Amino acid sequence: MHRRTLLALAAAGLAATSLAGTTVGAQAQEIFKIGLILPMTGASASTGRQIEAAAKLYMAQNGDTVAGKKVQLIVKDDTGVADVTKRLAQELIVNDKVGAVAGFGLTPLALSVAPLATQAKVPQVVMAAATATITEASPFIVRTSFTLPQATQPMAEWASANGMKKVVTLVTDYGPGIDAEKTFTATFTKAGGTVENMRVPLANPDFSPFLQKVADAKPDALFVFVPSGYGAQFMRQFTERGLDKSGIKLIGTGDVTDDDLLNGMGDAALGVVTSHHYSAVHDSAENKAFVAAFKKAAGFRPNFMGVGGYDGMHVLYEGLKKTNGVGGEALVNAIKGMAWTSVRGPVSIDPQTRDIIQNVYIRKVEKVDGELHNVEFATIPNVKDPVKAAKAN
Ligand code: VNL
Repeated sequence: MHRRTLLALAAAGLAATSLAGTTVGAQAQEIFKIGLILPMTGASASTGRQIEAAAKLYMAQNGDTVAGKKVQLIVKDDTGVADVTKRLAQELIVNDKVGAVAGFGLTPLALSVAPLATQAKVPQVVMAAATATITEASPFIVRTSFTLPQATQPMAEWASANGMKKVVTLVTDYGPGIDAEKTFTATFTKAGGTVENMRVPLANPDFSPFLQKVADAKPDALFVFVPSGYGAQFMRQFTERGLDKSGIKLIGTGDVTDDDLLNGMGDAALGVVTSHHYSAVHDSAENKAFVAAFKKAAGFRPNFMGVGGYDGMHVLYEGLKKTNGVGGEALVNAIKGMAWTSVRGPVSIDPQTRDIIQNVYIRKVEKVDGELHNVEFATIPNVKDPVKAAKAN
């Protein structure tokens, strides 16, 4: 064959290849895939169920097209095991070419994906996990849940202001529990109180031996942190040991009186005082509409995990509107500083830390229309994660 023909053929081949490449690229660009990795089975299954329902509700309400792109949600069950979370994230990033990974029910699961998000420059929206340091693990992490120090500090201040002098803390022995313990202890002792610390394992926890020690120590209050999904077992053992009638007040972050489980805990939960960023009976028009729509779509009550999922979808949608559909670092930058009225109240994404700034409410378990609820009675406005706020100063 003539050399020139060969060159022409080669050029045509190249053109065809690049044309095909462009076509494929254009098609891929029209879809923005979100890999939603959640514990759908195992001890934290309620967190997965909540976030999946909320993400789907957000899409049903806001449409599945944003900035000209079709949004596609790919839900994966990591069973609450970090190695699985990491493998799923890898597959979603490399094979499915997702524009964002989201979900992350527990701290170790969120941390396992952080290096991948950094390497692939893919935004990682943490909708649940709440150890303070998580957002420092990758500049591509944005968080729409909360941090334990953020929720705990107001509780320690409230306990001290309400005459408590001696408190025992009982926390699940991993990131968020240790954050809660440290924050409670530092704040409460600074205000003049004394604290004794106890930790219970995350896997198959048995609270009874610790509760016996609490009964013997006779503190004014027991401060508890257990992750969402563990509160019912804790309350059962608390009641079995007779602590509900011991005069020792039960306080904690709102994880223990999680709205998903609370109504099944029985009257022993009445009067428990907790601090948190969301209650299903938060009194706002936005929340009433949200709760009604969520119950109708999912068949159960939303909890704070569901709201983390709902707001996580919000930052992705609004971010994509701002970038005109561009993902990666531009999308993270578009989310920084974003402010809106969430169903939990006014919130914003701290542009420095990529954590959520939000109100923390002090609440008490009461009966509302025959159901147990966390009724908010005090508001601490615009709380930043205190650990990172202290570092910045
Ligand atoms: C975490 C923190 C998980 C708070 C939770 O429930 C929770 C975590 C599953 O960071 O692992 O309520």
